[in-house]
Amino acid sequence: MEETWRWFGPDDSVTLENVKQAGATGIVTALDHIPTGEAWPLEDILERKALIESYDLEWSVVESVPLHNDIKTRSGDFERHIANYCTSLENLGKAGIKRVCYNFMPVVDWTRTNLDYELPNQSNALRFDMSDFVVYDVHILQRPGAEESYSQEMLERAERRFGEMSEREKAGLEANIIAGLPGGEGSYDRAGIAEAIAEFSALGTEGLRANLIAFLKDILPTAEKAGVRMAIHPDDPPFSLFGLPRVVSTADDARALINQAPSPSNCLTMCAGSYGARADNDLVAMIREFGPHIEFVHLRNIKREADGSFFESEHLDGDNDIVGIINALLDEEARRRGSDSEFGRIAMRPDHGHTLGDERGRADVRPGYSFGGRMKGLAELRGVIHALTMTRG
Ligand code: DNO
Repeated sequence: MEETWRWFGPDDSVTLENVKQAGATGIVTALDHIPTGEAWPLEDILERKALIESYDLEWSVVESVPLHNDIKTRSGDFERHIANYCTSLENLGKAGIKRVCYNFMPVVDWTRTNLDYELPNQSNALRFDMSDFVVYDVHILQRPGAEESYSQEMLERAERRFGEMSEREKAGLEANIIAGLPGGEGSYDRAGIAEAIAEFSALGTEGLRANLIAFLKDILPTAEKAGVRMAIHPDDPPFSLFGLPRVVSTADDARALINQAPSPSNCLTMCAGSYGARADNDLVAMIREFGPHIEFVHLRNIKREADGSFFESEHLDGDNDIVGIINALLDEEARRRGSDSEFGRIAMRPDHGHTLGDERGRADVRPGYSFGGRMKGLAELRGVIHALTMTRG
């Protein structure tokens, strides 16, 4: 497996030198200075690639080439945005960058309610708390009809919780949910998010899925020609937020998207933390079923609670069977060794990590993306990969 590391570009406080020290060989990054919906110029891609290569690292995966909301709703200026998207893929192909991660989440990219959830050992983790989310949706945002999305019991809990929260806590919760997390797309204010939700709410699940398939059919011929594989990231969390549809949350969703737009470039990102936040997703079975389409893996663990809440646990201690997941990925790599595919090795990155030691409370440390926490995760995962590889002979 290829060990990669998410790097947020030249402004990242975790430097390319640090990545070398952590021992990863591949970089996962994006051109965040290009506004969503515009084409990525070849020059900018080559400049970023040269910088990465000057550290003897490889730009392995683009995460992400984001999709403009107009593409997701298939309205407004979507045709121009799709044409720009194709130009970006052509330019990435020319630069020799072959894997692109993207997502099709409506309105909000990955979402957490708490960015410094304290663990018993005093490190900080990311958490999604269902009752806090309901507090935001029902009492702060006051989305019309929000109550219909939740059970009576959950509404009562949220009401109690809202009554106990200080103004500062409410503002913090709102910022965590709508201001955008590292690498996420879009940052909203309250009026902006209400408007975006209204835009998506008429679509329904099959409408959103149809827009995803239509987008794939528009771009896959270009991706194939450019030699680029499109690895869709699942919904995080993998269930409806703000009453909106989600179409990349389950094995059925992944199967539909692969079957409805057949192409070697139509691929998946196996994000263990996202798919794994649902107890009904069997990740090992999914890797066995979708193996040939998996080009990128986020290895992360979570502990789930009955109401849908979860927090990001130690990489090897949680509800995900990380050893089983890695084993299934190694089986897929072994299968690929029999073919002459240039995609023989699957790119993995340690996804998120706890904030440890003197990185705690530092403003330049991105939630989930501390150096120490990810390095610890990578070291543990590397140990598993190594041990399983050795026992296979
Ligand atoms: C969170 C990430 C997401 C993801 C994008 C993919 O840590 O996994 O930001 O990169 O949603 O498009």
